[in-house]
Amino acid sequence: MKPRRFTTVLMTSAFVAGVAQDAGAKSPASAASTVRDRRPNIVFIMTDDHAVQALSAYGHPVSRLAPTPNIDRIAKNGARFDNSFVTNSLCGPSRAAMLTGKFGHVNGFNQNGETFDNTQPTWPLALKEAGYQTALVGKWHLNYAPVGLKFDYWKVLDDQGEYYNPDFITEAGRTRVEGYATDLITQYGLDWLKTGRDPDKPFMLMVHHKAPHRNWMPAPRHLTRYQDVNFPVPESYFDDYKGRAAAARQEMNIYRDMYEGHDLKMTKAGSAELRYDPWKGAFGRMTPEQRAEWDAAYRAANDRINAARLSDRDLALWKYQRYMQQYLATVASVDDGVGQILDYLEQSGLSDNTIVIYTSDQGFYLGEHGWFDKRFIYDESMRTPLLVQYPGHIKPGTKVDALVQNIDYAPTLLQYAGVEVPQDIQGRSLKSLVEGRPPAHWRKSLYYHYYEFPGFHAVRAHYGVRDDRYKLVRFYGDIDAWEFYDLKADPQELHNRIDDPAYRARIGTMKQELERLRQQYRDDTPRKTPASQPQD
Ligand code: SGN
Ligand code: CA
Repeated sequence: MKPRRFTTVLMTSAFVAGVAQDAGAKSPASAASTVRDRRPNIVFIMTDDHAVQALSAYGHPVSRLAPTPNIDRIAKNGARFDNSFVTNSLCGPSRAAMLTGKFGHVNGFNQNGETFDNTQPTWPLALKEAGYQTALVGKWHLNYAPVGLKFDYWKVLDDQGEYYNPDFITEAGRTRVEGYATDLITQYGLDWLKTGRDPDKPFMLMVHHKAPHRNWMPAPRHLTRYQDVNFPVPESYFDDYKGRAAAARQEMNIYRDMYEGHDLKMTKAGSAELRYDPWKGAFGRMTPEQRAEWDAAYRAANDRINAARLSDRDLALWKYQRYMQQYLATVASVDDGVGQILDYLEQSGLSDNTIVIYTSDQGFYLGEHGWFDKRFIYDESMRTPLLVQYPGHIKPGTKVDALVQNIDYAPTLLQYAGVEVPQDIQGRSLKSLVEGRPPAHWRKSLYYHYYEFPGFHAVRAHYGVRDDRYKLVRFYGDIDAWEFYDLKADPQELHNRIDDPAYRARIGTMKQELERLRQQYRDDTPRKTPASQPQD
């Protein structure tokens, strides 16, 4: 069945009555009219792989050493969601779920590299058809370009994008632009806000950063920002993966699987030449000046490590620090950019009538279990930041505990824009939750399904259920392994209790809940383990 388009409702008096809230003296929108569309503007800012541990509004010890004061402004001005999760912790599937409000098995996008069906209903297209001006700048990563969504303006990174001198794709083709990706994306967003749009229409701008995605290359101004900071090492850094068959088989270990040159920026002794760097493109595209500044910033620290003759364990700990220093330095540029956008909205008078959302396509491991990357249903990667401000509608400092998921973004934004939410959307609007009027019946559990195996980092396919205390998951493919966690007793998910008699009844209830969710969300994708494979 071809999915039907989102339909627009209430396009008349409710939204056009009265003087526009953003028609202040300094507003670029002020001159043309006094009576016009009052639907809220939307600025949707999404980063790639930004863990809540690295966003200081969430208060994690790591983030206290590398704060994000500008992103935190959104939480102060509005709401922080404390239990915000994704349906599948991977870039493309998360983006597709956000755009459609549907799980990957319904919207057709379950793994990176698949092609998103651009003709299906999405909330940006629905807003455009409802009269919004729409724009997208930055990472798209769902196929080449966001053509079917009919953005008034778009300028996207090519696939994953690069940090230095990235290629951007527009309707006119591909161009390499000198500069730093995060700063360029912020700039394109601001340019469009200032001069690119029709000021008499409500607008929706998506700012999609590459940062802090691998290979974590900071901007020149932040190269040494955290070089001397020692970040707290997670207790589970040297995890033995006991009782967790899939965790034991992954390939996303900081001390074993990171590339010393490409990822950790280690150089050969006495030289600026990188150690193992299988993808030369990231550094190869720097200008000689950029490269010279980079080399100068890393030389002393790299000389020290080359001279140190560390034990394997100390080298593993050093790699953690180097990883964190860089990851967090790429976040610093995002924070700068968010500050510029918020400043502009405030100074132009647009802020009062603009919803600002900050999120990421998923969480990330910052050394927990010894890992980088994501994919697993475990909390660090299933969780994703979600902050929302909307002055006058969301009280400053609001905290939302309810279980929410990235399929909820589409219905929320459709509702705020006054566009009817189609029946077949699988998420639920967060509007009343975030405005302090929790609905009588909210979901009690979340469904998750990760598919990409075999694939990068060797994380086995799995599906599971998480409620506010327990998590049940089944890994399948070349293994068949169930896991069960009591998140209250074991928040780090180190002790698989699947065979613990004390939890037998609870595991039974969770298995029923998992099947109920599979039916509710209509997930009948195959989940097979060949009979010949080990049943861990
Ligand atoms: C790249 C990364 C991987 C990462 C995937 C998916 N390698 O392939 O580490 O898991 O992207 O990330 S890299 O060195 O080429 O960056 S996602 O966010 O796009 O799903
Ligand atoms: Ca990602």
